[in-house]
Amino acid sequence: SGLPASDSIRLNQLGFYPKAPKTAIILTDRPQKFTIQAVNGKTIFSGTLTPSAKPDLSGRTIYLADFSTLQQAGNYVLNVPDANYSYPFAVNIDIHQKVAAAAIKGFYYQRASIPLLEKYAGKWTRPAGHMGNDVLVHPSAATGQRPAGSIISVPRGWYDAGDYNSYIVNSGITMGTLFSLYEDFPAHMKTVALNIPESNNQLPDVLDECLWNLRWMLAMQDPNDGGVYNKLTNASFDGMIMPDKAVMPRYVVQKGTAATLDFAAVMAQASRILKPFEKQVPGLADSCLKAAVSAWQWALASPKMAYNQDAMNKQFEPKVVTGGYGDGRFDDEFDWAAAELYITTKDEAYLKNLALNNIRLSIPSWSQVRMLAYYSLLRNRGSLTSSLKPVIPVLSDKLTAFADSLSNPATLSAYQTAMGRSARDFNWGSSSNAANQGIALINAYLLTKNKQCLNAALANLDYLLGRNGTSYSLVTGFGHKPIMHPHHRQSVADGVVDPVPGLLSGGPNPSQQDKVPLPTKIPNRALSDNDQAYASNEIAINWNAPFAYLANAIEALKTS
Ligand code: 9MR
Repeated sequence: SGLPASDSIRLNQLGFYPKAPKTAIILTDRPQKFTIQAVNGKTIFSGTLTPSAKPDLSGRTIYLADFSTLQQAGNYVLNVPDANYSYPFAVNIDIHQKVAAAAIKGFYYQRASIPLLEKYAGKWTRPAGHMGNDVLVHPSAATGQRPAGSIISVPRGWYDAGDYNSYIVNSGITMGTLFSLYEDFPAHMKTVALNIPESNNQLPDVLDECLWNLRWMLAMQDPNDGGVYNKLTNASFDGMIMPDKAVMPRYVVQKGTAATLDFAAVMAQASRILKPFEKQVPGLADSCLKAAVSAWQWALASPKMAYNQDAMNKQFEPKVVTGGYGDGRFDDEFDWAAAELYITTKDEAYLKNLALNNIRLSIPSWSQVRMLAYYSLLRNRGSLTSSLKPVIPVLSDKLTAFADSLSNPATLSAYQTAMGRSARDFNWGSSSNAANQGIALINAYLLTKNKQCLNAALANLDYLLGRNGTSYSLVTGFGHKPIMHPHHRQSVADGVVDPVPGLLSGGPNPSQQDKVPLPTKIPNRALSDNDQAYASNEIAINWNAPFAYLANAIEALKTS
Protein backbone atom coordinates (compact mmCIF):
# COMPACT_ATOMS: atom_id res chain seq x y z
CA SER A 1 0.00 0.00 0.00
CA GLY A 2 3.07 2.27 0.09
CA LEU A 3 2.30 3.42 3.62
CA PRO A 4 5.24 3.72 5.99
CA ALA A 5 4.87 0.87 8.49
CA SER A 6 5.70 1.34 12.11
CA ASP A 7 7.78 -0.91 14.36
CA SER A 8 5.83 0.49 17.29
CA ILE A 9 2.78 -1.58 16.43
CA ARG A 10 3.23 -5.23 17.38
CA LEU A 11 0.78 -7.77 16.09
CA ASN A 12 0.63 -11.18 14.48
CA GLN A 13 2.09 -10.15 11.12
CA LEU A 14 0.02 -12.76 9.27
CA GLY A 15 -3.29 -11.82 10.85
CA PHE A 16 -6.29 -13.27 12.59
CA TYR A 17 -9.23 -15.65 12.43
CA PRO A 18 -12.60 -13.94 11.86
CA LYS A 19 -14.14 -14.96 15.19
CA ALA A 20 -11.05 -15.13 17.38
CA PRO A 21 -9.60 -12.43 19.64
CA LYS A 22 -7.52 -9.75 17.88
CA THR A 23 -5.00 -7.70 19.79
CA ALA A 24 -2.21 -5.35 18.76
CA ILE A 25 0.32 -3.85 21.15
CA ILE A 26 1.19 -0.18 20.67
CA LEU A 27 4.42 1.20 22.08
CA THR A 28 3.18 4.66 22.90
CA ASP A 29 2.78 6.59 26.11
CA ARG A 30 -0.72 7.91 25.85
CA PRO A 31 -4.21 6.62 25.16
CA GLN A 32 -5.60 7.58 21.78
CA LYS A 33 -8.02 6.48 19.12
CA PHE A 34 -7.04 3.86 16.60
CA THR A 35 -8.60 2.97 13.28
CA ILE A 36 -8.45 0.05 10.89
CA GLN A 37 -8.53 0.61 7.14
CA ALA A 38 -9.32 -1.77 4.33
CA VAL A 39 -7.11 -1.79 1.22
CA ASN A 40 -9.35 0.77 -0.48
CA GLY A 41 -8.51 3.21 2.32
CA LYS A 42 -11.94 3.06 3.88
CA THR A 43 -11.99 3.09 7.69
CA ILE A 44 -14.00 0.10 8.79
CA PHE A 45 -13.22 -0.02 12.51
CA SER A 46 -12.32 2.46 15.18
CA GLY A 47 -11.59 2.06 18.85
CA THR A 48 -9.58 3.48 21.74
CA LEU A 49 -6.28 2.17 23.05
CA THR A 50 -6.30 0.89 26.60
CA PRO A 51 -3.25 0.90 28.87
CA SER A 52 -1.71 -2.46 29.79
CA ALA A 53 -2.70 -3.54 33.28
CA LYS A 54 0.95 -4.27 34.02
CA PRO A 55 4.07 -2.48 32.80
CA ASP A 56 6.21 -4.35 30.29
CA LEU A 57 9.63 -5.74 31.29
CA SER A 58 11.23 -2.33 30.78
CA GLY A 59 8.84 -0.85 33.34
CA ARG A 60 6.79 1.07 30.78
CA THR A 61 3.05 1.10 30.43
CA ILE A 62 2.18 0.06 26.89
CA TYR A 63 -1.17 0.20 25.09
CA LEU A 64 -3.49 -2.38 23.62
CA ALA A 65 -5.73 -2.16 20.58
CA ASP A 66 -8.52 -4.71 20.81
CA PHE A 67 -10.41 -5.18 17.55
CA SER A 68 -11.80 -8.64 18.19
CA THR A 69 -15.20 -7.60 16.88
CA LEU A 70 -13.78 -6.96 13.40
CA GLN A 71 -14.92 -10.28 11.87
CA GLN A 72 -15.07 -9.47 8.19
CA ALA A 73 -12.46 -11.35 6.14
CA GLY A 74 -10.10 -9.03 4.27
CA ASN A 75 -6.77 -7.22 4.21
CA TYR A 76 -6.20 -4.35 6.59
CA VAL A 77 -3.83 -1.88 8.21
CA LEU A 78 -4.15 -0.46 11.69
CA ASN A 79 -3.45 3.22 12.27
CA VAL A 80 -2.56 5.01 15.49
CA PRO A 81 -1.83 8.77 15.31
CA ASP A 82 1.37 8.55 17.39
CA ALA A 83 2.58 5.29 15.91
CA ASN A 84 1.60 5.54 12.26
CA TYR A 85 0.49 2.41 10.32
CA SER A 86 0.96 -1.25 11.14
CA TYR A 87 2.23 -3.79 8.67
CA PRO A 88 -0.69 -5.00 6.55
CA PHE A 89 -2.45 -8.06 7.95
CA ALA A 90 -5.35 -10.29 6.95
CA VAL A 91 -8.44 -11.69 8.56
CA ASN A 92 -9.35 -15.10 7.18
CA ILE A 93 -10.36 -18.59 8.22
CA ASP A 94 -7.08 -20.35 7.45
CA ILE A 95 -4.67 -17.63 8.44
CA HIS A 96 -2.05 -20.05 9.84
CA GLN A 97 -2.42 -22.86 7.32
CA LYS A 98 0.73 -22.05 5.32
CA VAL A 99 2.96 -21.30 8.27
CA ALA A 100 1.76 -24.47 10.03
CA ALA A 101 2.81 -26.62 7.07
CA ALA A 102 6.05 -24.67 6.66
CA ALA A 103 6.96 -25.36 10.29
CA ILE A 104 7.03 -29.09 9.48
CA LYS A 105 8.57 -28.59 6.04
CA GLY A 106 11.40 -26.85 7.90
CA PHE A 107 12.54 -30.32 9.00
CA TYR A 108 12.88 -31.42 5.37
CA TYR A 109 15.49 -28.68 4.88
CA GLN A 110 17.42 -30.10 7.85
CA ARG A 111 17.77 -33.56 6.28
CA ALA A 112 21.18 -35.18 6.07
CA SER A 113 22.09 -37.75 3.39
CA ILE A 114 19.77 -36.53 0.62
CA PRO A 115 19.96 -33.81 -2.03
CA LEU A 116 17.20 -31.22 -1.72
CA LEU A 117 15.72 -31.12 -5.23
CA GLU A 118 14.32 -27.92 -6.65
CA LYS A 119 10.84 -29.38 -7.04
CA TYR A 120 10.64 -29.74 -3.26
CA ALA A 121 13.13 -27.16 -2.04
CA GLY A 122 12.61 -24.33 -4.56
CA LYS A 123 15.47 -21.86 -4.50
CA TRP A 124 16.95 -23.63 -1.46
CA THR A 125 17.94 -26.64 -3.57
CA ARG A 126 21.29 -28.13 -2.50
CA PRO A 127 23.44 -31.24 -2.84
CA ALA A 128 23.32 -34.00 -0.23
CA GLY A 129 25.64 -33.82 2.73
CA HIS A 130 26.68 -36.40 5.31
CA MET A 131 25.85 -39.74 3.66
CA GLY A 132 26.59 -41.43 6.96
CA ASN A 133 28.34 -44.56 5.65
CA ASP A 134 31.74 -43.63 7.09
CA VAL A 135 30.97 -42.90 10.73
CA LEU A 136 33.73 -43.69 13.23
CA VAL A 137 33.23 -45.18 16.68
CA HIS A 138 34.77 -42.67 19.09
CA PRO A 139 37.03 -44.22 21.77
CA SER A 140 34.47 -43.14 24.38
CA ALA A 141 31.98 -45.50 22.74
CA ALA A 142 34.26 -48.44 22.06
CA THR A 143 33.15 -52.01 22.90
CA GLY A 144 34.46 -55.46 22.07
CA GLN A 145 32.20 -55.72 19.04
CA ARG A 146 32.77 -52.13 17.96
CA PRO A 147 36.31 -51.08 18.88
CA ALA A 148 37.45 -47.48 18.60
CA GLY A 149 37.83 -46.43 14.98
CA SER A 150 35.52 -49.06 13.55
CA ILE A 151 33.35 -47.76 10.74
CA ILE A 152 29.58 -47.96 11.00
CA SER A 153 26.73 -46.74 8.86
CA VAL A 154 24.42 -44.10 10.38
CA PRO A 155 22.61 -42.43 7.48
CA ARG A 156 19.70 -39.93 7.39
CA GLY A 157 18.52 -37.82 10.33
CA TRP A 158 17.99 -34.09 10.74
CA TYR A 159 20.74 -31.61 11.47
CA ASP A 160 20.09 -30.38 14.97
CA ALA A 161 20.10 -26.66 14.39
CA GLY A 162 22.41 -24.16 12.73
CA ASP A 163 25.12 -26.82 13.02
CA TYR A 164 25.36 -30.14 11.19
CA ASN A 165 25.55 -32.47 14.17
CA SER A 166 22.72 -34.67 15.40
CA TYR A 167 22.02 -35.36 19.05
CA ILE A 168 19.75 -38.11 20.37
CA VAL A 169 18.59 -36.21 23.48
CA ASN A 170 17.39 -33.30 21.40
CA SER A 171 15.89 -35.58 18.76
CA GLY A 172 13.96 -37.24 21.57
CA ILE A 173 11.83 -34.32 22.66
CA THR A 174 11.53 -33.18 19.04
CA MET A 175 10.15 -36.49 17.80
CA GLY A 176 7.94 -36.90 20.88
CA THR A 177 6.42 -33.49 20.19
CA LEU A 178 5.80 -34.14 16.48
CA PHE A 179 4.40 -37.62 17.14
CA SER A 180 2.12 -36.11 19.79
CA LEU A 181 0.89 -33.57 17.26
CA TYR A 182 -0.07 -36.47 15.02
CA GLU A 183 -1.58 -38.48 17.88
CA ASP A 184 -3.65 -35.52 19.06
CA PHE A 185 -4.90 -34.48 15.62
CA PRO A 186 -4.60 -37.49 13.27
CA ALA A 187 -7.46 -36.50 10.96
CA HIS A 188 -6.22 -32.95 10.51
CA MET A 189 -2.58 -33.98 10.12
CA LYS A 190 -3.51 -36.35 7.29
CA THR A 191 -4.60 -33.25 5.33
CA VAL A 192 -1.34 -31.33 5.82
CA ALA A 193 0.59 -31.60 2.52
CA LEU A 194 4.31 -30.81 2.60
CA ASN A 195 5.56 -31.44 -0.97
CA ILE A 196 8.40 -33.71 0.13
CA PRO A 197 9.83 -36.69 -1.81
CA GLU A 198 7.50 -39.14 -0.01
CA SER A 199 4.35 -37.05 -0.45
CA ASN A 200 2.79 -39.51 -2.87
CA ASN A 201 3.04 -42.57 -0.66
CA GLN A 202 0.18 -43.64 1.57
CA LEU A 203 1.64 -42.29 4.80
CA PRO A 204 0.70 -38.83 6.13
CA ASP A 205 3.47 -36.37 5.19
CA VAL A 206 4.21 -35.44 8.79
CA LEU A 207 4.98 -39.11 9.54
CA ASP A 208 7.10 -39.43 6.40
CA GLU A 209 9.17 -36.48 7.57
CA CYS A 210 9.52 -38.01 11.04
CA LEU A 211 10.62 -41.34 9.54
CA TRP A 212 13.67 -39.62 8.08
CA ASN A 213 14.87 -39.00 11.61
CA LEU A 214 13.39 -42.16 13.13
CA ARG A 215 15.51 -44.38 10.87
CA TRP A 216 18.59 -42.39 11.83
CA MET A 217 17.74 -42.86 15.50
CA LEU A 218 17.40 -46.62 14.98
CA ALA A 219 20.94 -46.68 13.57
CA MET A 220 22.19 -44.82 16.65
CA GLN A 221 21.43 -47.85 18.80
CA ASP A 222 24.21 -50.38 19.29
CA PRO A 223 22.51 -53.62 18.24
CA ASN A 224 24.89 -55.58 20.46
CA ASP A 225 23.63 -54.19 23.76
CA GLY A 226 20.68 -51.85 23.16
CA GLY A 227 22.51 -48.74 24.37
CA VAL A 228 22.17 -45.55 22.35
CA TYR A 229 25.00 -43.16 21.46
CA ASN A 230 24.58 -39.59 22.65
CA LYS A 231 25.35 -38.00 19.31
CA LEU A 232 26.71 -38.20 15.81
CA THR A 233 29.14 -35.35 15.52
CA ASN A 234 32.31 -33.71 14.28
CA ALA A 235 34.96 -33.13 16.89
CA SER A 236 34.32 -29.37 16.52
CA PHE A 237 31.77 -27.12 14.81
CA ASP A 238 32.03 -26.46 11.06
CA GLY A 239 32.47 -23.00 9.60
CA MET A 240 29.61 -21.34 7.71
CA ILE A 241 29.64 -23.86 4.85
CA MET A 242 27.07 -25.96 3.00
CA PRO A 243 26.40 -29.56 4.13
CA ASP A 244 28.22 -31.20 1.20
CA LYS A 245 31.33 -29.15 2.01
CA ALA A 246 31.27 -30.25 5.65
CA VAL A 247 33.43 -33.36 5.45
CA MET A 248 35.33 -33.50 8.74
CA PRO A 249 35.35 -37.01 10.28
CA ARG A 250 32.23 -37.83 12.25
CA TYR A 251 31.91 -39.98 15.31
CA VAL A 252 29.29 -41.69 17.40
CA VAL A 253 30.10 -40.71 20.95
CA GLN A 254 29.52 -42.47 24.30
CA LYS A 255 26.22 -44.12 25.16
CA GLY A 256 24.14 -42.48 27.85
CA THR A 257 21.09 -42.99 30.04
CA ALA A 258 19.23 -39.86 28.93
CA ALA A 259 19.80 -40.60 25.24
CA THR A 260 18.81 -44.24 25.64
CA LEU A 261 15.61 -43.47 27.58
CA ASP A 262 14.57 -40.68 25.21
CA PHE A 263 15.16 -43.15 22.38
CA ALA A 264 13.02 -45.76 24.15
CA ALA A 265 10.17 -43.28 24.60
CA VAL A 266 10.23 -42.19 20.96
CA MET A 267 10.40 -45.77 19.65
CA ALA A 268 7.54 -46.90 21.87
CA GLN A 269 5.36 -44.00 20.70
CA ALA A 270 6.40 -44.58 17.07
CA SER A 271 5.45 -48.22 17.37
CA ARG A 272 1.80 -47.55 18.23
CA ILE A 273 1.51 -44.70 15.71
CA LEU A 274 2.93 -46.81 12.88
CA LYS A 275 0.93 -49.95 13.72
CA PRO A 276 -2.01 -48.96 11.47
CA PHE A 277 0.44 -48.41 8.59
CA GLU A 278 1.71 -51.99 8.46
CA LYS A 279 1.09 -52.13 4.69
CA GLN A 280 3.08 -48.95 4.01
CA VAL A 281 6.00 -49.70 6.34
CA PRO A 282 5.95 -53.47 6.91
CA GLY A 283 7.54 -54.54 10.18
CA LEU A 284 8.58 -51.04 11.21
CA ALA A 285 6.18 -50.82 14.17
CA ASP A 286 7.54 -54.10 15.53
CA SER A 287 11.16 -53.07 14.98
CA CYS A 288 10.50 -49.85 16.87
CA LEU A 289 9.04 -51.70 19.83
CA LYS A 290 11.92 -54.16 19.94
CA ALA A 291 14.37 -51.24 19.81
CA ALA A 292 12.46 -49.50 22.61
CA VAL A 293 12.52 -52.57 24.84
CA SER A 294 16.22 -53.28 24.37
CA ALA A 295 17.01 -49.61 25.03
CA TRP A 296 14.90 -49.72 28.18
CA GLN A 297 16.76 -52.80 29.40
CA TRP A 298 20.10 -51.12 28.77
CA ALA A 299 18.95 -48.09 30.78
CA LEU A 300 17.76 -50.25 33.69
CA ALA A 301 21.23 -51.79 33.80
CA SER A 302 22.99 -48.40 33.37
CA PRO A 303 20.66 -45.98 35.13
CA LYS A 304 23.20 -43.23 35.84
CA MET A 305 25.32 -42.74 32.73
CA ALA A 306 25.43 -38.97 32.44
CA TYR A 307 26.96 -37.38 29.38
CA ASN A 308 29.73 -35.25 30.79
CA GLN A 309 31.68 -33.91 27.86
CA ASP A 310 34.44 -32.32 29.92
CA ALA A 311 35.11 -35.55 31.78
CA MET A 312 35.05 -37.48 28.52
CA ASN A 313 37.57 -35.10 26.96
CA LYS A 314 40.01 -35.70 29.82
CA GLN A 315 40.04 -39.36 28.93
CA PHE A 316 39.68 -39.68 25.16
CA GLU A 317 40.95 -38.26 21.87
CA PRO A 318 39.87 -36.54 19.76
CA LYS A 319 38.31 -34.07 22.14
CA VAL A 320 34.71 -33.31 21.21
CA VAL A 321 33.49 -29.73 21.71
CA THR A 322 30.14 -29.64 19.90
CA GLY A 323 26.79 -29.43 21.70
CA GLY A 324 26.58 -31.38 24.93
CA TYR A 325 22.90 -31.74 25.82
CA GLY A 326 24.43 -33.15 28.94
CA ASP A 327 21.59 -33.93 31.32
CA GLY A 328 22.57 -35.48 34.64
CA ARG A 329 19.07 -36.21 36.03
CA PHE A 330 17.14 -39.11 34.65
CA ASP A 331 13.96 -39.34 36.75
CA ASP A 332 11.97 -37.47 34.09
CA GLU A 333 13.40 -39.60 31.24
CA PHE A 334 12.47 -42.74 33.20
CA ASP A 335 8.93 -41.38 33.61
CA TRP A 336 8.61 -40.58 29.94
CA ALA A 337 10.03 -43.87 28.60
CA ALA A 338 8.05 -45.91 31.12
CA ALA A 339 4.83 -44.10 30.21
CA GLU A 340 5.28 -44.57 26.46
CA LEU A 341 6.26 -48.24 26.83
CA TYR A 342 3.33 -48.87 29.14
CA ILE A 343 0.83 -47.13 26.86
CA THR A 344 2.04 -49.10 23.84
CA THR A 345 2.32 -52.51 25.53
CA LYS A 346 -0.05 -52.19 28.54
CA ASP A 347 2.60 -54.11 30.45
CA GLU A 348 2.24 -52.87 34.02
CA ALA A 349 5.83 -53.80 34.83
CA TYR A 350 6.80 -50.41 33.39
CA LEU A 351 4.68 -48.62 36.01
CA LYS A 352 7.32 -49.43 38.62
CA ASN A 353 9.48 -46.75 37.01
CA LEU A 354 6.71 -44.20 36.52
CA ALA A 355 6.54 -41.93 39.58
CA LEU A 356 2.83 -41.21 39.57
CA ASN A 357 2.85 -40.50 43.28
CA ASN A 358 4.98 -37.47 42.52
CA ILE A 359 3.36 -35.58 39.62
CA ARG A 360 5.22 -32.39 38.78
CA LEU A 361 4.16 -30.27 35.83
CA SER A 362 6.54 -27.94 34.06
CA ILE A 363 7.11 -26.59 30.57
CA PRO A 364 9.24 -29.23 28.87
CA SER A 365 12.72 -28.77 27.45
CA TRP A 366 15.42 -31.12 26.16
CA SER A 367 16.51 -31.78 29.73
CA GLN A 368 13.04 -32.03 31.27
CA VAL A 369 10.66 -34.38 29.47
CA ARG A 370 8.30 -35.51 32.22
CA MET A 371 5.42 -33.47 30.80
CA LEU A 372 5.50 -35.59 27.64
CA ALA A 373 4.63 -38.62 29.78
CA TYR A 374 1.63 -36.81 31.25
CA TYR A 375 0.38 -35.63 27.86
CA SER A 376 0.59 -39.17 26.48
CA LEU A 377 -1.20 -40.71 29.49
CA LEU A 378 -4.01 -38.18 29.22
CA ARG A 379 -4.27 -38.54 25.45
CA ASN A 380 -4.51 -42.32 25.76
CA ARG A 381 -6.64 -42.29 28.93
CA GLY A 382 -9.39 -44.28 27.23
CA SER A 383 -7.21 -47.33 26.72
CA LEU A 384 -5.23 -47.65 29.95
CA THR A 385 -5.43 -50.57 32.39
CA SER A 386 -7.49 -50.19 35.54
CA SER A 387 -4.59 -49.45 37.89
CA LEU A 388 -4.20 -46.12 36.06
CA LYS A 389 -7.85 -45.14 36.58
CA PRO A 390 -7.30 -43.18 39.83
CA VAL A 391 -4.37 -41.26 38.37
CA ILE A 392 -6.16 -39.78 35.39
CA PRO A 393 -8.41 -37.36 37.30
CA VAL A 394 -5.40 -36.20 39.34
CA LEU A 395 -3.34 -35.57 36.20
CA SER A 396 -6.27 -33.93 34.56
CA ASP A 397 -6.84 -31.55 37.51
CA LYS A 398 -3.16 -30.68 37.65
CA LEU A 399 -2.97 -29.89 33.96
CA THR A 400 -6.12 -27.82 34.17
CA ALA A 401 -4.72 -25.82 37.08
CA PHE A 402 -1.39 -25.43 35.27
CA ALA A 403 -3.15 -24.08 32.17
CA ASP A 404 -5.34 -21.79 34.30
CA SER A 405 -2.25 -20.26 35.82
CA LEU A 406 -0.79 -19.69 32.34
CA SER A 407 -3.94 -18.12 30.95
CA ASN A 408 -5.23 -16.23 33.98
CA PRO A 409 -5.95 -12.69 32.68
CA ALA A 410 -4.58 -11.21 35.90
CA THR A 411 -1.14 -12.72 35.37
CA LEU A 412 -0.64 -12.29 31.62
CA SER A 413 2.31 -10.23 30.41
CA ALA A 414 1.88 -6.62 29.31
CA TYR A 415 1.57 -8.05 25.80
CA GLN A 416 -1.42 -10.05 27.06
CA THR A 417 0.39 -13.34 26.54
CA ALA A 418 1.29 -16.24 28.81
CA MET A 419 4.75 -15.89 27.29
CA GLY A 420 6.81 -13.28 29.09
CA ARG A 421 4.90 -13.13 32.37
CA SER A 422 8.31 -13.47 33.92
CA ALA A 423 11.77 -12.51 32.66
CA ARG A 424 12.72 -16.16 33.27
CA ASP A 425 10.85 -17.07 30.10
CA PHE A 426 13.65 -15.46 28.07
CA ASN A 427 16.45 -18.00 28.23
CA TRP A 428 18.32 -19.68 25.35
CA GLY A 429 15.60 -20.87 22.95
CA SER A 430 12.92 -18.72 24.59
CA SER A 431 10.65 -19.12 21.55
CA SER A 432 10.25 -22.77 22.50
CA ASN A 433 8.88 -21.72 25.88
CA ALA A 434 6.14 -19.75 24.14
CA ALA A 435 5.38 -22.71 21.90
CA ASN A 436 5.50 -25.26 24.73
CA GLN A 437 3.22 -23.11 26.89
CA GLY A 438 0.89 -23.17 23.89
CA ILE A 439 1.01 -26.98 23.86
CA ALA A 440 0.15 -27.16 27.57
CA LEU A 441 -2.79 -24.83 26.94
CA ILE A 442 -3.97 -26.89 23.96
CA ASN A 443 -3.76 -30.12 25.95
CA ALA A 444 -5.83 -28.52 28.71
CA TYR A 445 -8.29 -27.25 26.14
CA LEU A 446 -8.67 -30.76 24.73
CA LEU A 447 -9.65 -31.93 28.24
CA THR A 448 -11.89 -29.08 29.33
CA LYS A 449 -12.98 -27.17 26.19
CA ASN A 450 -12.24 -24.02 28.16
CA LYS A 451 -11.95 -21.27 25.55
CA GLN A 452 -9.62 -19.23 27.75
CA CYS A 453 -6.95 -21.92 27.23
CA LEU A 454 -7.38 -21.96 23.47
CA ASN A 455 -7.27 -18.17 23.26
CA ALA A 456 -4.11 -18.05 25.34
CA ALA A 457 -2.50 -20.66 23.07
CA LEU A 458 -3.42 -18.52 20.08
CA ALA A 459 -1.98 -15.44 21.78
CA ASN A 460 1.35 -17.25 22.15
CA LEU A 461 1.24 -17.99 18.41
CA ASP A 462 0.59 -14.26 17.89
CA TYR A 463 3.70 -13.70 20.02
CA LEU A 464 5.88 -15.85 17.75
CA LEU A 465 4.55 -14.13 14.64
CA GLY A 466 5.12 -10.55 15.80
CA ARG A 467 3.24 -9.58 18.98
CA ASN A 468 6.45 -9.48 20.97
CA GLY A 469 9.18 -7.23 22.27
CA THR A 470 11.46 -7.58 19.25
CA SER A 471 9.24 -6.29 16.39
CA TYR A 472 10.16 -9.39 14.34
CA SER A 473 8.12 -12.30 13.23
CA LEU A 474 10.39 -14.95 14.75
CA VAL A 475 9.66 -17.36 11.86
CA THR A 476 11.75 -17.15 8.68
CA GLY A 477 9.72 -16.49 5.53
CA PHE A 478 6.53 -15.41 7.32
CA GLY A 479 5.30 -11.91 8.14
CA HIS A 480 6.32 -8.49 6.90
CA LYS A 481 9.36 -8.24 9.11
CA PRO A 482 10.63 -11.79 9.53
CA ILE A 483 13.99 -12.92 10.86
CA MET A 484 16.40 -12.66 7.90
CA HIS A 485 19.77 -13.72 9.34
CA PRO A 486 19.34 -16.78 11.56
CA HIS A 487 22.45 -18.59 12.82
CA HIS A 488 21.93 -21.37 10.29
CA ARG A 489 24.85 -22.56 8.18
CA GLN A 490 22.79 -23.41 5.11
CA SER A 491 21.00 -20.06 5.09
CA VAL A 492 24.30 -18.21 5.42
CA ALA A 493 26.27 -20.24 2.85
CA ASP A 494 23.71 -20.90 0.10
CA GLY A 495 23.98 -17.54 -1.65
CA VAL A 496 20.20 -17.10 -1.48
CA VAL A 497 19.07 -13.81 0.10
CA ASP A 498 16.09 -15.30 1.90
CA PRO A 499 16.86 -17.74 4.69
CA VAL A 500 15.42 -21.25 4.54
CA PRO A 501 11.71 -20.74 5.40
CA GLY A 502 9.62 -22.09 8.24
CA LEU A 503 12.38 -21.98 10.86
CA LEU A 504 11.82 -20.51 14.31
CA SER A 505 14.50 -18.26 15.77
CA GLY A 506 15.50 -19.14 19.33
CA GLY A 507 14.28 -15.69 20.32
CA PRO A 508 15.16 -13.09 22.95
CA ASN A 509 17.84 -14.13 25.44
CA PRO A 510 19.76 -11.42 27.29
CA SER A 511 22.57 -13.76 28.43
CA GLN A 512 24.72 -13.23 25.32
CA GLN A 513 26.61 -16.52 25.45
CA ASP A 514 27.64 -15.69 21.86
CA LYS A 515 29.11 -12.29 22.82
CA VAL A 516 27.21 -10.63 19.96
CA PRO A 517 26.01 -7.11 20.86
CA LEU A 518 22.30 -6.89 21.57
CA PRO A 519 20.11 -3.85 20.94
CA THR A 520 19.13 -3.98 24.63
CA LYS A 521 19.31 -6.38 27.56
CA ILE A 522 15.65 -5.92 28.42
CA PRO A 523 14.78 -9.63 28.37
CA ASN A 524 11.86 -9.61 25.92
CA ARG A 525 13.77 -7.48 23.41
CA ALA A 526 17.19 -9.09 23.68
CA LEU A 527 17.54 -10.45 20.16
CA SER A 528 19.96 -9.60 17.38
CA ASP A 529 18.99 -10.64 13.84
CA ASN A 530 22.62 -11.49 13.18
CA ASP A 531 23.90 -14.82 11.86
CA GLN A 532 26.63 -14.94 14.51
CA ALA A 533 24.11 -14.58 17.33
CA TYR A 534 23.63 -18.23 18.19
CA ALA A 535 22.32 -17.47 21.68
CA SER A 536 19.36 -15.41 20.45
CA ASN A 537 18.99 -16.14 16.75
CA GLU A 538 19.82 -19.78 16.00
CA ILE A 539 17.19 -22.24 14.86
CA ALA A 540 16.82 -25.76 16.29
CA ILE A 541 14.64 -28.81 15.80
CA ASN A 542 13.47 -28.82 19.43
CA TRP A 543 12.16 -25.27 18.96
CA ASN A 544 10.56 -25.88 15.57
CA ALA A 545 8.69 -28.96 16.82
CA PRO A 546 6.57 -27.23 19.50
CA PHE A 547 6.02 -24.36 17.09
CA ALA A 548 4.80 -26.88 14.49
CA TYR A 549 2.57 -28.44 17.14
CA LEU A 550 1.08 -25.10 18.17
CA ALA A 551 0.46 -23.74 14.65
CA ASN A 552 -1.03 -27.00 13.39
CA ALA A 553 -3.14 -27.55 16.51
CA ILE A 554 -4.54 -24.04 16.22
CA GLU A 555 -5.39 -24.68 12.56
CA ALA A 556 -6.94 -28.03 13.46
CA LEU A 557 -9.09 -26.46 16.16
CA LYS A 558 -9.96 -23.52 13.90
CA THR A 559 -10.74 -20.82 16.36
CA SER A 560 -12.61 -19.15 13.54
O1 9MR B 1 19.31 -25.40 23.26
C1 9MR B 1 20.51 -25.62 23.97
C2 9MR B 1 20.54 -24.73 25.20
O2 9MR B 1 19.51 -25.10 26.08
C3 9MR B 1 21.88 -24.82 25.88
O3 9MR B 1 21.92 -23.89 26.93
C4 9MR B 1 22.99 -24.53 24.87
C5 9MR B 1 24.37 -24.61 25.45
O4 9MR B 1 24.70 -25.90 25.83
O5 9MR B 1 22.90 -25.45 23.79
C6 9MR B 1 21.71 -25.36 23.07
O6 9MR B 1 21.71 -26.32 22.08
C7 9MR B 1 22.59 -26.15 20.98
C8 9MR B 1 23.36 -27.45 20.85
O7 9MR B 1 24.21 -27.61 21.95
C9 9MR B 1 24.17 -27.51 19.56
N1 9MR B 1 23.32 -27.26 18.40
C10 9MR B 1 22.65 -25.97 18.49
C11 9MR B 1 21.76 -25.94 19.71
C12 9MR B 1 20.94 -24.65 19.76
O8 9MR B 1 21.70 -23.53 20.04
